[in-house]
Amino acid sequence: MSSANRTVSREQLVRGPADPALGGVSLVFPVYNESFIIETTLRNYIAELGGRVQDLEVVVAEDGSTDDTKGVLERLEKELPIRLFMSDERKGYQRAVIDAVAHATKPWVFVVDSDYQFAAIDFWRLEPHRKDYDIILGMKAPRKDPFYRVWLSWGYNFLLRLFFRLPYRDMDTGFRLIRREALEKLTPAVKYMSFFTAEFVVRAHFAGYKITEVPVPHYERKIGSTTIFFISNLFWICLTQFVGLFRLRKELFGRHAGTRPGADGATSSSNPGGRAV
Ligand SMILES: Nc1nc2c(ncn2[C@@H]2O[C@H](COP(=O)(O)OP(=O)(O)O)[C@@H](O)[C@H]2O)c(=O)[nH]1
Ligand SMILES: [Mg+2]
Repeated sequence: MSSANRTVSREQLVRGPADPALGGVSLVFPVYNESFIIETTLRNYIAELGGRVQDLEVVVAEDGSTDDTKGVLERLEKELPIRLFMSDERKGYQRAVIDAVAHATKPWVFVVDSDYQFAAIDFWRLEPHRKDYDIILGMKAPRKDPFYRVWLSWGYNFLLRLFFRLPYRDMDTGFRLIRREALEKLTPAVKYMSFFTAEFVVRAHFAGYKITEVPVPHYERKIGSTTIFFISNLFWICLTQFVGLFRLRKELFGRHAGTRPGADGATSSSNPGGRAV
């Protein structure tokens, strides 16, 4: 795990080409009420990755938007190389991501929030780590969100580290590159915590997948606001996450009674990223 360095590297980014031997990439966007920014996001990511990632597919998974997002996506579908999936009912972030990654067909899945709080070019900070890791998390460095989000996220990650004895700093990032095989294996089990990534990372760690964190710049939302973390929802979100932490811990430590993370024949806590064999 390489999260010792928590600042964004100033080294000149090498913008591809991605190593074709490591396989193609499915770029997956969950989208809800992003009519003002989704066109910018899609155009920027496709311009940056298209041509530099030899085998690229772009999956756009929208559900339940009440603004013009559906109309914008239908127009873009005629012009851009995207696979568009839309449905009427809002699924919520966890379900939306689970359903979206099920559409991915390439060996690697790059799941990115669609509000452009992460820049397309920073894919190249994650990509070189594919040869050594199964899960590469873009660690927000620093997080550019309202202060209460920064505190909540810090507390949440602190509890995750404490409950599960993990070394990671940003387990709820919206910028992550994941081996599809790990998603296929673990995603069906994700159910306790509302935002997918943290629970997925905990499960992946226990299953022995190799995980690393790479600092990436994070940007304020240019337009619109969070679609999830409204002040009026915070109490319920915190309660749900807290109960989820206990349930996940009970499930994992119950199964691993008397052992340490990854000790199911895969890895020990002295080698927290060790891969199951
Ligand atoms: N498909 C889908 N996407 C969602 C849903 N809720 C949030 N999103 C998307 O998930 C991403 C993260 O949401 P955002 O509001 O930016 O969360 P924040 O950055 O944590 O405040 C954005 O790209 C949203 O458009 C949902 O119910 N369904
Ligand atoms: Mg956001």
